[in-house]
Amino acid sequence: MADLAALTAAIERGDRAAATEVTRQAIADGMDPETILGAMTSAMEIVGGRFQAGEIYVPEMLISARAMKESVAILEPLLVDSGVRPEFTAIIGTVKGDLHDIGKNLVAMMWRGANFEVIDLGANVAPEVFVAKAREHNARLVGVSALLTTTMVGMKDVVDSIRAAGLTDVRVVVGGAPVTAEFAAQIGADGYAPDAASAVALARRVVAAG
Ligand code: B1M
Repeated sequence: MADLAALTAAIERGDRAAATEVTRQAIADGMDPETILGAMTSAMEIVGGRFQAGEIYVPEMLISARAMKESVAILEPLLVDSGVRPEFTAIIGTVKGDLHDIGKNLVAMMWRGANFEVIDLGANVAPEVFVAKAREHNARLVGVSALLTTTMVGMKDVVDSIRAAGLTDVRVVVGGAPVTAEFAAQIGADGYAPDAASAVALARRVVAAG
């Protein structure tokens, strides 16, 4: 059986070869994809703690993030159900000024798995781009992610821009480590999810609500 502690350790030290190898092994062993993903996200928690403690710097965080991304990419087909007609189109991106995209990518993956068509705008996305893409793709949902206390305030600009553009059918949901339900309500978003799994139920709920 693949050693998931070794997967966590490999991502923590940014060892892409080892991380992807253990991921492949875990899949081959038939391990639960969400358990495998949990071992990966634990690594990022450890990395964040070490950064905060001043033990590592941005380059180390970056190589861990790269190892995580490559490992997640291997896992993605198992988490995403290829399929039938999408329920609706969702736009997703990380707010302007913010380069963190791992959590956003997980939400996009879960949404695809839930059979939504997902247009992923990447990171550092300006409010006007969210508006233009929502209009272009006739989207019902816009998801905005933020990982920094300094950038999360920019989520309000996305909400305001969507409303100002008259996109009355579009619901805006937000998430990311520093974001809370209270903050989401305060900026006028339609909803907040604390993690990628609950972002699926949230998306369905806000779209169904009208
Ligand atoms: Co940055 N970083 N980082 N970083 N980084 C954090 C966020 C930090 C908490 C680290 C720390 O101090 N402990 C800190 C933020 C402090 C704060 O504002 N409160 C921080 C900082 C300070 C910075 C820089 C400013 C560092 C510097 O340059 N001095 C800089 C900013 C650059 C910028 O964005 N402009 C920076 C840079 C980077 C890297 C580029 C090196 C790299 C990102 C690489 C990448 O994403 N491609 C990086 C990383 C990797 C991290 C940590 C270590 C890991 C983030 C992560 O991927 N977590 C992070 C510390 C930490 O979080 N432990 C840290 C795993 C991911 C699965 O979780 O993104 O929370 P998360 O997503 C979750 C939920 O939040 C939720 O679902 C996801 C899965 O369940 N969710 C949503 C997310 N989006 C959602 C959207 C939804 C719903 C749910 O609906 C739409």
